[in-house]
Parts: sequence; C-alpha cells; structure tokens
Amino acid sequence: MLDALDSGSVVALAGGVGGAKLAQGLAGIVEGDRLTVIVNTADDFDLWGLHISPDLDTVMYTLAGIANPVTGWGIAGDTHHTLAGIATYGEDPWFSLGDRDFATHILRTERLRRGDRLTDVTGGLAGALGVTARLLPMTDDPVATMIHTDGRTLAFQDYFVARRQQDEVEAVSFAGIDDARPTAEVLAAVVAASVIVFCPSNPIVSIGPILEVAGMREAIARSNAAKVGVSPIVGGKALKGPADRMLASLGFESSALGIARMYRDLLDVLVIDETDRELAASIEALGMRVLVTQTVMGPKEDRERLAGEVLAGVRRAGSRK
Ligand code: FO1
Repeated sequence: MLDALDSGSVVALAGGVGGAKLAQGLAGIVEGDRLTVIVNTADDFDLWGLHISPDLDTVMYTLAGIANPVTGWGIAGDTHHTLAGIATYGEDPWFSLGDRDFATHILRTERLRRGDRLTDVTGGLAGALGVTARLLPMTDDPVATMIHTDGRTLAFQDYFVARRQQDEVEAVSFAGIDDARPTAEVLAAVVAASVIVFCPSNPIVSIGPILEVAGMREAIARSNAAKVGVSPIVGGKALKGPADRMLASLGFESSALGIARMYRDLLDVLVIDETDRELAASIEALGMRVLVTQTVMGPKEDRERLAGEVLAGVRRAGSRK
C-alpha cells in the first residue's frame, strides 16, 4: 500500500474503460479511505424506465473485480435473458444490458426515485460489491453529452453505441451543465487531495464534463495537490473508443502533445507512452514534466505497476505550487 511512501489522499478523475483500469491500479496500491474516484456522469441516460450510469458502473465493476474482461464494461459472465425478453416484445435491444447489470439499474432507479442522491446510491451499490475506494459521481445533477454532427444533434449513447461512432463530431455540448453543481463530497475530496490523477480517458467527453461542472476546473487548479495525467493517446491513436477521431475533427492534435496542450493549465506531470518518447521535449516546453513509461495496461498487476509509477513520478516532480 502507498501508505509506506505517502500518507496523502489521491483523487482520480475517470470516464469509462481506460479510466477504470488505472483506477483499479490505484485501488491496488492506495488504501480505500485514501482514494476517491470522481466519475463522469454525462453519459448517463434513461432506457426502458431505468437510469443507466455507464461510466460509474464501468469503474464500479472494475474496482469490484467483476467487469467483463473482453468489453471492459458490463459484468463478467453475465447472461442476457432480460434483453432477449425485451426484444421479444418488439423493442430494439441496441444497448446490451446483462441480467446482473439490470439489477444495478433497477435499484439505482428505485433509490433515485425515492429521493436519494446519486452520490449516496452509488456509495451503497459500490459498498455492497466490496469496493473500498470512494466512488463519486461528478455531480448529482443531470448532465447529458450531446454530439453535433452533420446538421443534427445526437444523444451520446445514440452516437456511441447505436451509430457506432460513425459520425464526424463537429461539436460537443453538455446539456444541463450550467445548472450542475459539484457535490460537497467532490469538492472536499479535491481540496484534501495530495495527488490528482487525470486517468487516460477521453479528454472531451469523459474528463471534459467533469472539468465543466461549475467551479471544478478552478477547484482543481487552486488545489495544492500535485496533478498528473496519463495520455489516452498512444502513437496518435486512442487505445479504445473514438477519442483520436474526435480530437482531430474538433481541431485538436491527436497525440500526447495535443493532450498536454489541452491540460496545460492544470497538469504538473504528463505520463506518456514509450512510443511517444520523442514528444517529451515539446511537452516539457509547455511547462510540465514528462514521465515516459509503458502506459498500455494489461491485467491488474500491470495496472498497479502503472499506478505506482504515476504516483512515484508525481512525487518526484512535485506540484508547481
Ligand atoms: N458500449 C457499447 O459499445 N455497446 C453496448 O451495448 C454497451 C452497453 C453497455 C451497458 C452497460 C454499461 O455500463 C456500458 C455499456 N457500454 C456499451 C459502454 C458505454 O456505452 C461506454 O463505455 C461509455 O458510455 C463511454 O465511456
């Protein structure tokens, strides 16, 4: 455990599968009461009367050690009888929900309807699955990522799952973001953090919404924590998902240098892959330190190895403050 090396607390900002992997690595080396994972909820949506929080669930299942190892989302070995039943009634089963996964959505929806906050509902579900790290939604308020493409606007999961990310993204907006507030738990975690880790998640639709919640970017910038990011782009490509094409179509460079430019006002250290070693000098010229290592994560031990290197690297570099 990190305790032997550092007694401070760690906050990780995460979206879906890539973020969940590093969060699991951190959870393996930081004691549960010292690790908070703040998760994007702008992918959340309602389907068949249920409230689905894909990124929260991906992180929760991964930390609980039950995530589907092939997809990275959903539960390992889950069956799909309920989805098949839904299809029998003529509904399009476009979003693949497993039977055990349905249980999560049913209880989340039930608890939200009786007035519980998403923060408390998430804590209850994660605790029941044995997750010891603190899992926090970025806000309890509704926020929805909208993808603007070719003269029309798509809800995020319509773009991502139903249309398989085939559309060129011309703009991204977050409906509800102006009225969304960070929770007291999120703000307290940021203030108390000695390290803030920007997980290798899509900077536009995963980390982007977290930073857009009123006051979050400022709270992170003001925090005395050392801030370290892991580039989700390796060799110009996203490891998973459409981040590379999205960056390019929105006018950003799809490279570790592009990621550094997007986070330049926030990060002290950027961790990049060995493949991108030649970008290190240009990134350091932006005013942050660079740690070069193997960032493509395999199984749990590998995630812990990267998490350990990230925390050791940021401790060496320290905060700019
Ligand atoms: N992603 C897919 O590409 N296809 C699916 O059918 C799908 C179902 C799904 C169910 C539950 C869940 O928690 C996540 C699921 N995802 C699926 C992943 C999800 O759409 C994306 O990972 C995120 O929204 C982007 O981070």
